[in-house]
Amino acid sequence: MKTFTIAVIAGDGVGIEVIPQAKRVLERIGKKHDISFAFQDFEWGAEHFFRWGRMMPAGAIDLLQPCDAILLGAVGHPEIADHTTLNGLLLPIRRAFDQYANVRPAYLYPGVVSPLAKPRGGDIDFVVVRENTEGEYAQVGGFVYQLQPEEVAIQTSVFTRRGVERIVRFAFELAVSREKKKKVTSITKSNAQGYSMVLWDRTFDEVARQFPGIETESLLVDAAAMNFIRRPESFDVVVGSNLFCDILSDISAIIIGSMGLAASANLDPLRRYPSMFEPVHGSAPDIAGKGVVNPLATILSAGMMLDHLQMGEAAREVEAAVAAVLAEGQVRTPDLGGKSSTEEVTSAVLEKLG
Ligand code: GGG
Repeated sequence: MKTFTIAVIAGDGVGIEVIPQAKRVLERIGKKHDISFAFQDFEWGAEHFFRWGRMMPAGAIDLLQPCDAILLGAVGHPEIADHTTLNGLLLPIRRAFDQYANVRPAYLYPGVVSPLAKPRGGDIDFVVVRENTEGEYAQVGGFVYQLQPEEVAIQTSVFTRRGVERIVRFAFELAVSREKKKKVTSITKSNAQGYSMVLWDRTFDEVARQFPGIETESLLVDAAAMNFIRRPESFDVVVGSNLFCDILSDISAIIIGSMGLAASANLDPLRRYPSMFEPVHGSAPDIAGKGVVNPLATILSAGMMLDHLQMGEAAREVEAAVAAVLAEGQVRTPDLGGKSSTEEVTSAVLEKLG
């Protein structure tokens, strides 16, 4: 029997509803594959903030460090500023554990309707690889004359050659491992941002030369946004900065049918620290507590976690079970046009797992 310790942070809003569903699936797949999960639940997030004035305790990183992986629901609360929730929980974890690769697959499952007219199931199949520890999210800057009429805010992006090189290399290695197109698209805005993005372009070209079998493409982020809509089937692996790929991966989530299907992994590819798995969606206060949030993004993220834990067969079974439920089209939450509840969708996945 293989045992994994999983730190679980359900967080806020719908996070509290989707995480128990992912646990149900992990427990079922664990039984089938002789894997045991020791879940350690951490009740951090907005409620913790209301009580203690911070999103997670001072020693949070030390508590997470011994775990094999982290499963996260969502962070965000209408009564707390978004920069407080994000900088108080999600971003410090990504940085502390050097989870420099944020991997966000975009796959249009057969049976799911894209809001785009053309694509059918399987036509959209690419992965957004987002640099996850620096760039526009570096939190370097400050205020001058704060809250005065002459207030100035400075927010500096940080692009290091090491940071760019390692994420671009990760993208190429991912393209090598994928079955289909073998292509990496680099996203910048180097016509307007003549330092950081020029460093990115140069580094991309250098790394690309080491992967002669992989087709390459470089797009400005505005053109990429357009082409995600116009020709989504042309992409394989897309790599870009923290902010650009955060935005682009919302487009990729919606063209595969719903934000409720978009899974993600925050990886430390060197496996020095625990990696973290989370749905791309946030806390969705508009639907929280109604029992209708789509659990599949979190279940697919748990599948990515299994893959990272080198439980490949179990991971593939989870994805196949989700794909089967979507292909049948009977049990769906409202974001996919259905009337089923969160729990009913998970039960349908469990049924497929047998
Ligand atoms: N699933 C975690 C969550 O709540 N994400 C919402 C969010 O705002 N994420 C910001 C980011 O990924 O940069």
